[in-house]
Amino acid sequence: MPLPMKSLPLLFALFWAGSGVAAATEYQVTIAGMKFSAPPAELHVGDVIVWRNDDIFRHTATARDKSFDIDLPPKSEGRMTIGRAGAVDFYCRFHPAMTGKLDVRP
Ligand SMILES: [Cu+2]
Repeated sequence: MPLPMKSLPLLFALFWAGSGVAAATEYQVTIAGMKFSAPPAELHVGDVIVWRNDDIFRHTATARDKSFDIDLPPKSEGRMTIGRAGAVDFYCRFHPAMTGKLDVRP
């Protein structure tokens, strides 16, 4: 008997709960035209963010609370694992008008 489509998310949830392993997800936040792309809405501790600078300028992804500071030369990437829950505002040290916010759940 085919399962109805709407039961699939439940099946996946049960699979992950049963495996005992949190599903760490990798996300990319891109800098282009002196702007950060919108970070993912659903972030959790253990997820990875790959910051990618597509500009020809050097940027940083720097947390206001100093929990991270990723240096991003032109056309480069920097990777970080999210270590704690909470809201963190970030900006670029060289261009303070470049800002964004991560909202991390446990
Ligand atoms: Cu910058």
